Amino acid sequence: MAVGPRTPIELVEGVYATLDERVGALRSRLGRPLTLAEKILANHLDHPDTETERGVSYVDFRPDRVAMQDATAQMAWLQFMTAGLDEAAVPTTTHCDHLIQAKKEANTDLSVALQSNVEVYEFLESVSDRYGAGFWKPGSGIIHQVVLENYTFPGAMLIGTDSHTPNGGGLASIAIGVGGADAVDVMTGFPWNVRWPKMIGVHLTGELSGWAAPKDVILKVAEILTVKGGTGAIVEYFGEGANSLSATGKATICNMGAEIGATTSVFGYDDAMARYLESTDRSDIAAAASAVAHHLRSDDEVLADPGSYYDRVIEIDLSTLKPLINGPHTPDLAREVSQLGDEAEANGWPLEISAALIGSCTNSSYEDITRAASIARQASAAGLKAKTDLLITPGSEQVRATIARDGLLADLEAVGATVLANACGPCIGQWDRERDQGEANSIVTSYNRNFPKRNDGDPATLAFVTSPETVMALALAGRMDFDPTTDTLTNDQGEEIRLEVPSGVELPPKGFDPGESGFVASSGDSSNKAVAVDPNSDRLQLLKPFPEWDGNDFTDLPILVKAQGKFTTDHISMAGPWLKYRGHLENISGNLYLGAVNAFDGYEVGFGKNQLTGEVERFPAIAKAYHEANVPWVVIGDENMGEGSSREHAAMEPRFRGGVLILARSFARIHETNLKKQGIVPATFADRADYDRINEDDRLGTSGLADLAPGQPLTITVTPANGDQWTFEANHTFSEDQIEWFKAGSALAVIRRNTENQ
Ligand code: MIC
Ligand code: SF4
Repeated sequence: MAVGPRTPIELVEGVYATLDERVGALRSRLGRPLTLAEKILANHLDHPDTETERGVSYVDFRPDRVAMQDATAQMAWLQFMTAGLDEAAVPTTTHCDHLIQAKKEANTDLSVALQSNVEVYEFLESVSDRYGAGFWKPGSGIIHQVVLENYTFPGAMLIGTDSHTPNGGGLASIAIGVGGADAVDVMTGFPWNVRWPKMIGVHLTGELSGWAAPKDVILKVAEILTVKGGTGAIVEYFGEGANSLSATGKATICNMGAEIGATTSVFGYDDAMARYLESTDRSDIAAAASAVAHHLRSDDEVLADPGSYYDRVIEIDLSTLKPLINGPHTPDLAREVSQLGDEAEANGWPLEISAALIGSCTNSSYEDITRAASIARQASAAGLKAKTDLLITPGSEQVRATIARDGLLADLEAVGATVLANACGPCIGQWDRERDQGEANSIVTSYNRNFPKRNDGDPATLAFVTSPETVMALALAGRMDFDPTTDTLTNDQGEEIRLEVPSGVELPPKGFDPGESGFVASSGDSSNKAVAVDPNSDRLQLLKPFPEWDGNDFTDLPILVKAQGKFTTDHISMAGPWLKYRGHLENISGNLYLGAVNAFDGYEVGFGKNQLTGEVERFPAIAKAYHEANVPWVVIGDENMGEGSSREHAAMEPRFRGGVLILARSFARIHETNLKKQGIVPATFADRADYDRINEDDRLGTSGLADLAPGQPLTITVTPANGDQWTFEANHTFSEDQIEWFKAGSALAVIRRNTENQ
């Protein structure tokens, strides 16, 4: 199958051809009208008559496409290679965006990346070619923007190995972030399994005005739902307010839905989406979608009476929404920009801004840049410049070329902006910042995440997330206590300048300029080509299958980590400097749990006690010691463990080092699935208080693992140093199939077996 730079209209028509029948069948089976997400899911069911109880049934789907970014694609492709197939079973693309480090400016940084990552880029290009996938070169853009511009379409279902894949919801598609092993299921021709989600409706009324932007909608939703409020749910936006937003504005909202743990987020098909499709040279898809538009939004009865059909409905009046900013350290800590100064002062956060960053997959559309540039132009006219470093990361080469042609980049540069490569850069710690670490400093970004160390690896950096236009205003002020709606800036002549509200242009009036093409098609027959991996490489390592479960209960497990508070994937397997080892399991295991805050007193972050020697060591060193001594171990987490990224390294590293059981108060969806996929048992405390009862030198064990069954809790035995054993119950979410994965050592082992039997 040739994968091109676009989704072909035939694929789209094929998806639309089954809508009537599939949607009708689910509607009559449930005996009620359907929400948009239910329709798209119904149209992608592996078996049309599957049980679909919300929040309960595990269901198999057939997604239309797979997209992978370079930091996760390496491990996914390495797993795919072990399956022994000749071709990816569904259209798949690889995108090079995460490995480019920001230091000077776009061209210099890109040349450096091309050299320093040559081995990985060559591997990804040749493996994509070998297995019939499309390849997007470094510099072509950030995966989600490229997918929005070229691949996703209304009514599509696609999966991507990155948690911000839901960006595609801005084009009425169900786009879900998954771990690499999930992608490998689909690429090897198996269905993709996920729990049929609950449905949260967000009813948008009114219209945005003044400084309020689409970003403020999701900052508000994150404040309401918190970082785990969307877990297990699809968030659907509807109402007249939804229709007033551009497609790229909708994509921003869906993108950052990852921060509330939602399975995905989606808007119904409307005129704004048709306009975006036309503007990105896909009028044929717009026409096809318009012809089935009634299937690409919720049924009228649902829209008229949402309370009866969604599990929860949130009301937001866009007309009253004020510009918000959130952080530091968690994406759900929001307040109005006007209150930031007071809060910063009360908390001792530096008021001076040390850097302002615009862009990322979340907020770098044409409209975003025009709004930020409209502020920059006012500033230039008044003789003002940014009072802090101002960095711009365009989301794609197409956006970059278009904003360059239309003079918008020049507007930004005129106030002192530096344009970085079309890549993730400082959003994922790929930022070589010329400043000493360890000194408290505040940065403002239009990104989506703000966990400690996320941007520059410095725990002392406090990151605040807001809209691009607000970032621009704060950059001009250089301070956090500036409210652009009321305050003024002073120029060199001593004049007081009040910024007018930003004005944006939804789509480029002259059309998009595609810029330099970054797409490389697979060359066709590739069955004889070898994909070389140097056995001495420190960047890539072929995978060996994990051992099968030996059939016995786990006994006497030492606690490697009991983590307190946030235990995101950034705490488990840090990105930034470690991104370079994403294709080398052994080397990347050197970062395992480095960010974990030890719940037992007296340790620095990332340190704990080696139970074999009593020594205080870094967690990855202890994990290695246990591994070498053949001692399996357990890890204990708090709420929403594994929040954040889709990176399956956070599950493969513990598995590789001999972790067998992970207990937490609760898990984020992708991380929990990743653990199960790799053959680890994730379980949650039935009684949350049991978390507190576990002490440092305790040993843990399971009973009845051989009878592991869906819905049946596990019994965990705790043996403290004094021998006074006690037990507690832990719940798990294993389905029958997933129990098979566990027994075989991993989901991939099951696939390999099934592929061999085909
Ligand atoms: C992120 O935003 O954290 C990342 C980097 O894009 C991750 C993927 C990864 O860790 O490679 C994500 O969001 O899934
Ligand atoms: Fe890249 Fe940041 Fe988007 Fe993740 S959130 S895909 S790191 S730009």
